[in-house]
Amino acid sequence: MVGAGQVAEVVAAMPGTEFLARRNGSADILAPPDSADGLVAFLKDKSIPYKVLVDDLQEAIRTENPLPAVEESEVWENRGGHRMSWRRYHRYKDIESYIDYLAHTYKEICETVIIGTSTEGRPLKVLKVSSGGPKKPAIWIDGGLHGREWISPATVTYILLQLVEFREKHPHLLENLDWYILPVSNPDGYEYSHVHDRLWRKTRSIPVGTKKRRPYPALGHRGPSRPHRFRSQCVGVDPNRNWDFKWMKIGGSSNPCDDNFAGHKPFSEPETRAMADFITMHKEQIALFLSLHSYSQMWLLPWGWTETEKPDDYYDMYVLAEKGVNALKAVRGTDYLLGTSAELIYASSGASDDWAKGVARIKYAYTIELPDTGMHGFILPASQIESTGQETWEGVRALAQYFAEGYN
Ligand code: 0X9
Ligand code: ZN
Repeated sequence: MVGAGQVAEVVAAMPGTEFLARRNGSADILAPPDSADGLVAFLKDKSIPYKVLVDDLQEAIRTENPLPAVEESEVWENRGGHRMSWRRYHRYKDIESYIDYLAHTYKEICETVIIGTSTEGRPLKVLKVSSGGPKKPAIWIDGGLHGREWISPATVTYILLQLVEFREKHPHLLENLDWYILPVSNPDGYEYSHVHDRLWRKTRSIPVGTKKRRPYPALGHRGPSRPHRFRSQCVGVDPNRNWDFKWMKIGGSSNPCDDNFAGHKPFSEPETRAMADFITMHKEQIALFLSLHSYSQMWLLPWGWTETEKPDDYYDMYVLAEKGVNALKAVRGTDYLLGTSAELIYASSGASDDWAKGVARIKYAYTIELPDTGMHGFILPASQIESTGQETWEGVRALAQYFAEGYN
């Protein structure tokens, strides 16, 4: 960890490093192996206090998601329709199958709604959980907007498990509420982070303009030209800089090669477009919007786009979020910080929570940054899925309780 003010200096001196600076005066720096010694020497030389959180990221990635023991996988195979275990991070097809499994198994309350298709053609599957009857307040929960944040889809599916399969524990949450739950909102990025690059954040769209450009010269006879066409182009858009509210005002990049590339226009991505269209269709009904990300252990409130303003009803939002944070902490003592994105991390516009609040006018719109605080960062060992799921479910349940009781 270093003082945030010194990050720019460190990064400029160390090519290949990446960083995440926070408002609390700390920053996480990721350095390639051949810069690690230089980085440590540099920090010592400048008397910048630091702590090594992950010594070897490649090794952490290798051990993060162990394959199941054979006996265990047989149990899952025999469970009649899905392979979700919450003991390891699953590929998109397993998560999709779990959504469909719930829809088949609990027909009277669950329905799969395909709200759109990703760039690479994957269906964006929302599970609608509703016991029918007259219109009720609804809760929207999405996960996996950033590919590498694996704990997010794992936690959202854990929420589905509790909500649907253990529904007898909290019947009023289904009697008095409807739920729209999208466990993986950026499936292309999620799959890419499983197969090619564990730290992939963005979508997988091809930059605009690229298609019209000539392919590499004289490739025609050497096989399919399509993959070559885009060889030197940077792929993907940060889906949390792409929403049409204060787009590109702050914290987004216009360079397609950056991790925070905001897209060539708002809602350039089929994923964000589909989510926004669906939410808009149900905006009168949706009382609570939750987007699950990682990492930092923060319950973030709008606005993210400005450091100087807060929503008029910020206090209401804060008081409700406090219920969530307290209920979550009661499970095993996990501390969450509570505040606006701009004050706790950094200002950034074009994010989904600000859009939900500012455009769809959903009063309670939050981003939850799941564990941890940097010890493992994005590479949270799979052994922590269940405990993270349990505590997050308690936090979400506390808010749901409030809406189920009719805002008492
Ligand atoms: O930067 C983001 O998109 C989110 N953090 S993450 O590390 N998961 O990428 C935070 C978004 C917070 N909301 C706004 N800035 N409005
Ligand atoms: Zn994120």
